[in-house]
Amino acid sequence: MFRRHGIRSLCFAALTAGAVGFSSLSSAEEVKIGFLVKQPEEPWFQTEWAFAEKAGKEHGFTVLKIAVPDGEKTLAAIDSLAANGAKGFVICPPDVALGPAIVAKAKLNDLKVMAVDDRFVDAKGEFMEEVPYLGMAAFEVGQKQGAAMAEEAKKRGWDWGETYAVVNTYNELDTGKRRTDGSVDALKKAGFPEDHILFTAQKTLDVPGSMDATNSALVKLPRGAKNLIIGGMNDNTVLGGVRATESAGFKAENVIGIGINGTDAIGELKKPNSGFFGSMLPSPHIEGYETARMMFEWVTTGKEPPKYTAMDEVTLITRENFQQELEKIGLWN
Ligand code: FCA
Repeated sequence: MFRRHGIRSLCFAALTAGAVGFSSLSSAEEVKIGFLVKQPEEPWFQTEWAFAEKAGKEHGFTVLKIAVPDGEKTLAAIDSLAANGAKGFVICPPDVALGPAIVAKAKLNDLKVMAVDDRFVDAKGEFMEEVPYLGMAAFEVGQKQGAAMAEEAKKRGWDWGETYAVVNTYNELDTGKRRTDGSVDALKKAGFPEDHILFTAQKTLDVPGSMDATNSALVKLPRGAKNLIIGGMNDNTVLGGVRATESAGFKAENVIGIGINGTDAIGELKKPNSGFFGSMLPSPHIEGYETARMMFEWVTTGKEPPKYTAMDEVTLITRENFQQELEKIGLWN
């Protein structure tokens, strides 16, 4: 009797100890990191989130996804991350000038911070090189975009004399300025006449913003403008531009718009035809996965991510190959 009772209590004790041991172990091991993005409506950022979560599943950490469309929400999100037990976060800020405020808030809450896509700048407008950053090799990617535009124009047999380029710019953002500078550089190298390039500044970084910008450039075109190249720092900035050319009466065969991101152009490329010819697809899946993994490693082992990682691989996706290319990297659904 005693023995039986003893054995039962022992078993119970062992089970309880096991359960307690297990639960304390799992809670001690649960690492949370934040992933904050400025424009959650862009499939680009949704892709980064999805792959950050994939990294979390594979490496055993939780990703807290938060939309931070403005400065106030950004600072509040950092407090709430800390309150929820996160140890660090990856962020694409709504405004790069928030860099010093983000870093101060992170320090106050004892959180590690890494920037993705848009690099923090300090009060003087200089990069905050002390904050680890992973992003696009913007000028080079822009050059590839410009070269692809020129190549397609040549394929169509366009005469430069009656071809104009409208470049939607967003120079407030370094990665934006470098991309459009790069594409203009490549256009010029391909022989495109400099005085046929119209720059037009976007007030906002979205489709309506680029539509307005392109509209205000189109009215300045001379009568002889038959063909148009539409540029901009990402898919939305080119999509809006292409929409403006349609309302102004330009046909798809007279317009070549090539974006950057790829992810945000899928719906457009599914349409049989439009002036939106294609997009330069970098690696949002790797960016999301790697930044989350690096942050996890940083908070668990102390290994800080490199201060600067540039992603320069891009593939031109068009109606011909977009499904294939997106399938290859698991972005087709
Ligand atoms: C910036 C743009 C995004 C994407 C990213 C890589 O944050 O706003 O659309 O191009 O860089």
